Amino acid sequence: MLAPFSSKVSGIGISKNTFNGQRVSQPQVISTWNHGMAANDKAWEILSADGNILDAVEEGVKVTEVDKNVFSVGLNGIPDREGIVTLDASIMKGDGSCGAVAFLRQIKHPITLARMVMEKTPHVLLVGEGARQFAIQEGMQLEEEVLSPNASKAYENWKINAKYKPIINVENHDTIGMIGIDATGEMAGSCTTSGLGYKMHGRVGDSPIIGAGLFVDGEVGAATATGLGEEVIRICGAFLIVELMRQGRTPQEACEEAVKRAIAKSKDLKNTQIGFLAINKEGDFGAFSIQPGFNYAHHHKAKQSLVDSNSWFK
Ligand code: SD4
Repeated sequence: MLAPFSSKVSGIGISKNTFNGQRVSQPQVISTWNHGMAANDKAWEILSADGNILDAVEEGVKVTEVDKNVFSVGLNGIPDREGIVTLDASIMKGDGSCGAVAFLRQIKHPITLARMVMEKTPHVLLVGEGARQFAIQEGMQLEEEVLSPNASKAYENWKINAKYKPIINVENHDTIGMIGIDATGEMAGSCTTSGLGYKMHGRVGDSPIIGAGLFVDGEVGAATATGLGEEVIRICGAFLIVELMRQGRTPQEACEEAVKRAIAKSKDLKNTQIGFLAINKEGDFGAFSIQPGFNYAHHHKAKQSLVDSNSWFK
């Protein structure tokens, strides 16, 4: 007869179970911002049907990529200063496989293209026209290059002064980063964005940079970032957090330390927002940001909650 489940719970979000001596994880996903709720719901559909975490993090953020009310992810996003929407995305598995696209135009689901880069090419990152050509080659359709009504209105307003000045926590939505673990203990993460509004044409943020906006190591855990990408890249944010967890920090401690590093390097702290999310392979998770206002969605068992992150400034 099979031995029964035994369960041990300690700290936030821990979910360690053993079944017949083998580790069985309780699946969970965590995503940045309140748009993470809808993304997590989709991911959960997959995880609760014993799907794998890679499918869950791809399908989850695809919901955000086509959400008409989200202006910082997908083709509905705010354009660059030339009025063109360019997209960045990355995806990574616990075994180190990863793929990313950057400065991509006209593709509805950059995250799916990032996964194709991972699975179908010998490369990690494709950008611009090369990425678009690869999408066409893989049978993806090019979307018409028309700004969404909201993005168009915002762009027309912006042109009056035409200043580049990222606003922190603007309307409380931002890049989506999703990290999680499935019932077999596999980990993966995804990150997708239209980047900062009114950026220079050609600017690429942290989201498609493996180790900056996203990093996953199945031996340790996963981390993702949102906020001012330049500041995240400077400290290799997601990689730093995973390395700190490898050295024994909890996900919460690791996120806090990464924020401190970013603060130490920041030249305009008052106007800088960065938010980090992390989860370790045991299922502990944590989050921290520079400014208040960052929140995240956590789906665990049948329950989903939207949580306000702690922050350096109160
Ligand atoms: C970037 N981190 O492109 C992304 C976008 C974001 O606030 O999170 N915006 O820098």
